[in-house]
Amino acid sequence: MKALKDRAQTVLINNFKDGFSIPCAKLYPFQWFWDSGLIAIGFAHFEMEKAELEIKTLLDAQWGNGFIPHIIFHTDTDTYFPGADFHRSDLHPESSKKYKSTGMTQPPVTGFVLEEMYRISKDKPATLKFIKTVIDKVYDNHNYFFTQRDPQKEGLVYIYHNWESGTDNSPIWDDIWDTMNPPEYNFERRDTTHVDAAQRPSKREYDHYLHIIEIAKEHNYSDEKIAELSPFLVQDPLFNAMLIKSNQSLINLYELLGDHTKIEQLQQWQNKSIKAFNEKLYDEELGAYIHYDLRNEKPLRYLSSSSFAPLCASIPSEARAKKMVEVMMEKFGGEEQYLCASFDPTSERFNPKKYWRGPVWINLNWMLFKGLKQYGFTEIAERVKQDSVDMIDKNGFYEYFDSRKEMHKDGTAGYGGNDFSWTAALLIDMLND
Ligand code: 2M8
Repeated sequence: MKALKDRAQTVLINNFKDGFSIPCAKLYPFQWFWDSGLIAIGFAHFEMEKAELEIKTLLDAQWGNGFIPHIIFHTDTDTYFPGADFHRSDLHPESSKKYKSTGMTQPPVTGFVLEEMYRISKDKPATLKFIKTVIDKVYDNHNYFFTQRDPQKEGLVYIYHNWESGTDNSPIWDDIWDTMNPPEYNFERRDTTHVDAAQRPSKREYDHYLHIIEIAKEHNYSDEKIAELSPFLVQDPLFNAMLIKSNQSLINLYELLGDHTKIEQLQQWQNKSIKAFNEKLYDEELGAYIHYDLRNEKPLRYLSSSSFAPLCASIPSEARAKKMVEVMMEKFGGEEQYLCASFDPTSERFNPKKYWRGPVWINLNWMLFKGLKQYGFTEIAERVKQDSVDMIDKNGFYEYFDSRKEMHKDGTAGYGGNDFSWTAALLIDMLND
């Protein structure tokens, strides 16, 4: 295991330059929001300074309204599409003047990342000192979400693009694509020059992705207009669980700092969100959490790894957690499968090779590992960890892995980008657990 951990550290070191990390070479040449946060957890184990820099750089790109963009274009490379010129963050009046970025966000992990850094730190006073310099920015980000992304004041925030979800081409979005008919755009994909096209979204799917951005751009990325007009408007259980988990971490960290000025507000958001989450996003029949299509006012009744992520934010009751774990083991946890496929392996839409349509992702496994342990499912948590180690050991530090064990015989069951930062970072964290 020592050798694997050393290799993981090398991956992280090689992907870090000028104050931030790229998710991996070639395919993703910029800084991504939730990647950055999860990467900081890995660095915290062996180079706290880099973990701090990662977060500092990310928050440096925050907009005046508290928004944190999903990609920060630190360099001018045209090896990624769509780049800064397409996204045009400058259209928004409060966007960063210093960095070009996208006009969309990603799962808000920063709050709990700071708490993880504190947990891991061997010099807690120094880490707390760092946290003090950035925590208000994370609070501003939560304030943005709760005040700008929840038009019906429900306690649940929306995402307006599949790229905001992080689970980019989950089969769940197929239902939304069915409600749209975007133009056929002319553009040159870059991802498929780096990675086998069979593992990436289709051209037609990209048309949908671009179309939503065009609508947002027409309105200068106004949150109000997006809420009114975006064909994609979803309450996502993974995204909201990340916000709730981070929100709890902010409460804990402000307590530690002895700063009580914002705790009451955070607690109010927290109580309301957890209640709404349990009332609206839990599907009794499926026995897990699901997405809600706010634009078309209907639940999207599919199981995915996001369905179980609320465990890591302590959202379900003990009884619900038990049911969820039963469902997960029955549908995703058979002997022939690695935990945890990103989409329901019993569904017709399951594809264990393609991006977010079925393969195992280590970031989701890390969340499940944490959540299962919190609820006392120690053995299953261990299996998630062991499965993760096994897949990485057999194939390398890939972006995602085939969930079928039979595919792992010759080391070619890792897909997407290689030497992938969060795969390395979260493996380090699980191995040190
Ligand atoms: C993937 O998404 C990007 C767009 O954001 C892409 O496919 O080009 C997703 O897996 C996302 O969750 C991740 O943050 C990003 C970088 O790792 O790659």
